[in-house]
Amino acid sequence: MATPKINKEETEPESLPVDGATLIVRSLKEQGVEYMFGIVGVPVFGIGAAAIREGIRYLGFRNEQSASYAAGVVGYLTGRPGCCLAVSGPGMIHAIAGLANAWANRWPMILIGGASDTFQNGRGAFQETPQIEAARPFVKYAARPESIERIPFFIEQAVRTSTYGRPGAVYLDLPSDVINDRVDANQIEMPPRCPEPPRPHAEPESITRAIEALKSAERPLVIIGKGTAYARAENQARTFMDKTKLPFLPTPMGKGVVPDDHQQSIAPARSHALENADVVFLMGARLNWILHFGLPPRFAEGVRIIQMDIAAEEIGTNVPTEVPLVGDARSILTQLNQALDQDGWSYASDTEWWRSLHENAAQNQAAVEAMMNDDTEPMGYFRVLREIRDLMPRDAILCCEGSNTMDISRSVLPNYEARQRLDAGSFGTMGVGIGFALAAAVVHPERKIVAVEGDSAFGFSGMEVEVACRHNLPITFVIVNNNGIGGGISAYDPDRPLPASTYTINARYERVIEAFGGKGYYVTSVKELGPTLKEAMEDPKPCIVNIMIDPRAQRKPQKFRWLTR
Ligand SMILES: Cc1ncc(C[n+]2csc(CCOP(=O)(O)OP(=O)(O)O)c2C)c(N)n1
Ligand SMILES: [Mg+2]
Repeated sequence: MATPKINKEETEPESLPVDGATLIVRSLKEQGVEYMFGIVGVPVFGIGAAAIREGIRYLGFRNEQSASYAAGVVGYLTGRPGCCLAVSGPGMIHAIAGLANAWANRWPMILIGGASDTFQNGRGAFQETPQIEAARPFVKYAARPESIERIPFFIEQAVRTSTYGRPGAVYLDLPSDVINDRVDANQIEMPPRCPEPPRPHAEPESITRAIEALKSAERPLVIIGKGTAYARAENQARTFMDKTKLPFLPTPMGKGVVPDDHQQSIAPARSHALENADVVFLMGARLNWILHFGLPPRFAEGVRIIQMDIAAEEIGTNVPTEVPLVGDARSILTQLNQALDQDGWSYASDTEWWRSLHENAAQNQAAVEAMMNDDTEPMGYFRVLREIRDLMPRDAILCCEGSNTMDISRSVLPNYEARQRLDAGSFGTMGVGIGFALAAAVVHPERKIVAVEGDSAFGFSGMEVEVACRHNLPITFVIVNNNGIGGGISAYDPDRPLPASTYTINARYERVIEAFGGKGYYVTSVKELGPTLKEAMEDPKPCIVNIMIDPRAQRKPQKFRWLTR
């Protein structure tokens, strides 16, 4: 008997079984998520494996805290969320640190938390935890796909929500039975990749009003924040500065949007500029603690504010806003630049304001210069940072954390490009630096990554240097070691209890990296400093340079106490 002829179109499509883990990863990839950092275990083993199989760059970390910080900074560096992968219960709880850091900085990231089987809910299942509730305060979106079929829907929604409007963290809770379920791939509807976020323009009338307000200022000031960096609006910001000839200063992570060596940068006169400006243009910067809330005594009474922000609800925070510019930084700066083309206005260079800014900047620079050239031993911060400054390639990405270490580095280590400085940020988080450096090294393998760490800051996540060694990421970790938090002691006194801020005296942190095949250097003198840093920065291996400084070394004397309003 002849076999009946089968019409191909009429056959059922071949069944392609796919498990939840694979579907999660394919959906993430479809949505442009390229990096995943985490720690595997039950029930997320399969997700880590699928990530590697399907071509997402996966780094296994040593603590979810660092992995979650790293995922957040991927969002800042790329504009697409990084993914943190955590097991149920304690793993997910550790990763909340990164959700909170991303929340405070307004960075997109996605946390995927494994969860216990849904059919065991309420029984006291292994690591059963109220994970969605725990994530909630720090995320724009938290959801739990109730079946394998709906995974792609939720992942598209999560990625879109994290990047659209004001960026932020999102959380997806994935129960073990959903991760391990299988389905025919042909039956799954994959939503298309969500497009890049819309870039709304400001109301045209506000553009005119903003320029009028700047024209009416006697002592104008532009403050460039990391919102402008996040929006990739550096070219537009540079054009705006060139057209207007206004004085500017950056917030810590707004550094580099316009290069620090630009002639209109008056960063060295920061306090003077803030105190005396009569009109401030907040270019993607918030009036939070970093900018002293915009209030006296740090700002002038009655200062007039032009505020550019993607989030309408940010307008008017702490100080009433005279001109709101709500929308995307790149769009709005383009609008402003076009209006300026027609108008032709720029701020005069011969004003009393410029004279006082230059004078104040020169005084401060002279004081800092003296400290940078001081060869006294044990060394101070400035001497060490000067050497790092001179050795860093112009496009190096700099991760910085610590108290004095970070604060002083802000004024001494220049940035020339947007998103080039990654620090403790709006949340003031210690322990971010190593995760940030690892993320930067995989996102930008072509660039040098330098992490400048206070010894305390380093200790929060020091074990993560193993990740750098395992993945051959040639990061230079520099530890500015003063034996403690803001400084420790130089000798133990048997008659006194150890101060709370003290850590081990002359701790040999550089040896940590040698356990994993990296290179460690210990520096105590000015003579060794330059050559050792140079060797370490050129080394193709990850290195730690542990530099001992005077435990009593301090910043330049400040006019205002820290956090003074
Ligand atoms: C997660 C977290 N815990 C604690 C703090 C409080 N804190 C602020 S700075 C700092 C460490 C400062 O010491 P170090 O990193 O050694 O820098 P130094 O000022 O000594 O140069 C600590 C613990 C914090 N900001 N974040
Ligand atoms: Mg210290």
